[in-house]
Amino acid sequence: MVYREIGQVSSPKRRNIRIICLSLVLIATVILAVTLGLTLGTTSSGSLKETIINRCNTYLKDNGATSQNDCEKIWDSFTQAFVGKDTCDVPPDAYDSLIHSVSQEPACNRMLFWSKTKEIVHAFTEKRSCYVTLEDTLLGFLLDGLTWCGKNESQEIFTTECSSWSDCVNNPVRSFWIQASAAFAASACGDVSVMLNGAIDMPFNPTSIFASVEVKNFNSSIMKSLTVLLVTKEGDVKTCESDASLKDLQNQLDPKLKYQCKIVPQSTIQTCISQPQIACDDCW
Ligand code: N1C
Repeated sequence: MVYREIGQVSSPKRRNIRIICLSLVLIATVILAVTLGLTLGTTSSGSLKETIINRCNTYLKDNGATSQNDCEKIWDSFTQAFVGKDTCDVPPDAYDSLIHSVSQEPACNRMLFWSKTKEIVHAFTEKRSCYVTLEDTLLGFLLDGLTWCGKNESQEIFTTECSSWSDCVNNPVRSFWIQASAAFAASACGDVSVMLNGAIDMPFNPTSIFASVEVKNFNSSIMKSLTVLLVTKEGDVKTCESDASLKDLQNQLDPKLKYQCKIVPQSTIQTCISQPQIACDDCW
């Protein structure tokens, strides 16, 4: 009874308190949602910048920093290639200024190209410095495995919902690899190797970046030879001589370049990956 009376007396006050509390919760929720929305909107570019700058610093620390490489400048040149542009409207030459902003001496006689063998090639070069792929250079290291794009008339950077490799010709990621690969191939000097996949129909596939970009950019005045390392698994029947696509490769090479091809069992590469005491020259 007493309880009811007190309740009755104070009920308008309680209602006011409840309304105030509810309003406060509502305001807090709105503030939280707006803050979260803003944060999420910028995380993609925030974390992409962080990833790339971190990779840049790590690379320079591990590989001997050259004063010519400035990670912030590299980031700026990278963003100007695609920010403000539609995700299908970034041509390869948009990356020219990025490529010029990175300075690195070519690793003559150690350059290794690849096609459809990405995993095993990198498992190998990660353990061995006798070969260098594009992803082992600063430029390739910064962007390997990443996705990025911009949007027409926007300063935002996206890392999701970007057009993919095959969606459109001029997508930002594809264009980057085309231009970086062209520059890497144009700088190839001395004896050069390429690891091709002997377990597929066309190890030298005309639509690959290796065939459509890199081979076309080799410069026979600084390059001496190309050695194909045809990676085979047990039971594969392909040989250097029998494969028609390798004939095409030979025909496309400048005759001034020496060409050779070796079968390399995948198990041999695995052994070289796990046993660093085996000299690189003895791996194939
Ligand atoms: O089309 P590919 O191979 O022949 O391209 C490989 C060739 C290498 O020699 C590299 O120098 O082109 C260069 N290159 C990269 O360095 C690279 N890193 C990551 C090409 N593509 C690269 N990627 C991704 O691998 C790219 O996003 C695309 O999806 C694949 C291409 O691999 P592929 O067809 O096996």
